[in-house]
Amino acid sequence: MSDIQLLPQVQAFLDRDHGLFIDGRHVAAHGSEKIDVVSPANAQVISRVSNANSEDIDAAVASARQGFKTWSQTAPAVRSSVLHKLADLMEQHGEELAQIETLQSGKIIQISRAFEVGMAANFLRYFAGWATKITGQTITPSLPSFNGEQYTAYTLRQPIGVVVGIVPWNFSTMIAIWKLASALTTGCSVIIKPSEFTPLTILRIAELGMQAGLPAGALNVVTGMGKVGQALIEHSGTDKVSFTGSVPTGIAVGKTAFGANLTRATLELGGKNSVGFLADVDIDKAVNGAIEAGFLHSGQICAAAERFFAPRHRIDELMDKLSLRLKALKIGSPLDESTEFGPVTNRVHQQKLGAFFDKARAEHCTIVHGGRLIEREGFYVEPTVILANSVNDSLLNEETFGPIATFLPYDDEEEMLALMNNTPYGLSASLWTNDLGKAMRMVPRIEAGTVWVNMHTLLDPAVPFGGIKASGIGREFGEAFIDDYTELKSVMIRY
Ligand code: TXE
Repeated sequence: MSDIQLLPQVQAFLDRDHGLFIDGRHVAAHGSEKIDVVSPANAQVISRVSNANSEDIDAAVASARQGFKTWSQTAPAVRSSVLHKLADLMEQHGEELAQIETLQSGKIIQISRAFEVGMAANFLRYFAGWATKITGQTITPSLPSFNGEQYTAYTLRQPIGVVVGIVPWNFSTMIAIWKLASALTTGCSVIIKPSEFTPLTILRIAELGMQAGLPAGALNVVTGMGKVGQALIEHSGTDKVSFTGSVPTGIAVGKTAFGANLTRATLELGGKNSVGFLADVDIDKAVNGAIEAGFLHSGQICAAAERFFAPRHRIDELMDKLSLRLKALKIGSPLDESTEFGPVTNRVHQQKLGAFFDKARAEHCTIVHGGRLIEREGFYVEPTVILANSVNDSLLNEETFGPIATFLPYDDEEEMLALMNNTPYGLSASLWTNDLGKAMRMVPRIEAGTVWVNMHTLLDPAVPFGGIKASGIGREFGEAFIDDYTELKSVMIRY
């Protein structure tokens, strides 16, 4: 097989002189600084975007404040139908968006089509449905009245204002959609700051947003380095930040937000997610589980698993069968439809993964499979299976965010639970067993925001998602996100 043919509109989009998306249109940035967008498949520069400066940030915030005035007064049913229209437009332009996404992120084209377009449109429609269902409560006040007067009270859920959505590079379209859809459905306006590595697709989606009927200023996109994100949070005209990314940056974002007059913050951070294979697990299902949990999109998923605990008497068979499966994966160009395993998203990340392989060797872990960078153009690493010596080994404690599954054997299931919880992080975890009763008793004892049984990594818009411990604050999806994008106002009336 070979690379698919790029659509002419994709090449035309890459060739544009990209500015920022402010006030409902593309505008040139005030400064002249540019950022190269590099293809992970061949290390070539494919496009350039602007690095916004303080004048651009002021302009984006002014636009979003104006957009908030209009959009927050737009009827919920209209908000809902505009977001539905945007989902339809994303699907109509699906191949174009998928190709841009694959070019900038190295994600294999099948994943771009299925997740960055298809799944993102599904999430958008789910959020669109909430616009018409946001309610408060009526409350009968509790205290006795003094002179026979009566009281009644009710609550209102009101949009928080201007939301800054800071997006990482791993799922740059879908995560941007989560943020803009949460903001827009609740009546907030939004400024998206994409990752400097993957800023392109959202610039195109902003245009589709206008076509769908968003008023000017409701959705803005400001490209730039991390400092641009920081300046947006610090700006007195923004009210909330919704951040997805690494733990250290997330903690910095939280500090900045709290220091900026208690700007509200939702932090969805990474971690070091565990898989527990119970003694009775079917080995073939466990191998499929390890692939699903650790290797989808080269492990560059915040909920992906990196720590695998397996019963001592079954671990060799499990790792051997997993290695065979990984050996058979077709590694290649992400634009080739037959490719199963593509590059990682940027050179810095590839080098970071190389350093993890060195660390594993220095700590005398056994490299069961892989463990090297791949010598070819672009940013490729081998899918890797490692056997650690102890729970203290670096590969069982530091987030690699790559296609590296590190295993440790256990002797009894109480020990397995303790090992799974032995981490400062708590985003996700999974248990794999035929004994559902046993799993159900273990679920409440696992320290993670999401626990899966016989599955891993699948996110559904109806199911809340977010971390405990050092993996974040707040929840996306379900009904839970509404609390994070609205303020609760209490109204009390005497009569
Ligand atoms: O992520 P960051 P980076 C991990 C992964 C990766 C490492 C670094 O291990 O190798 O993080 O990747 C913006 N104030 N994950 O640097 O720093 C930044 O511009 C406000 C895990 O890409 O978390 C980008 O838009 N914003 C992860 C976004 O924050 C700031 C997903 C994320 O950047 C900022 C991605 C600041 N001070 C990487 N500094 C996950 N678990 O989901 C940076 N940014």
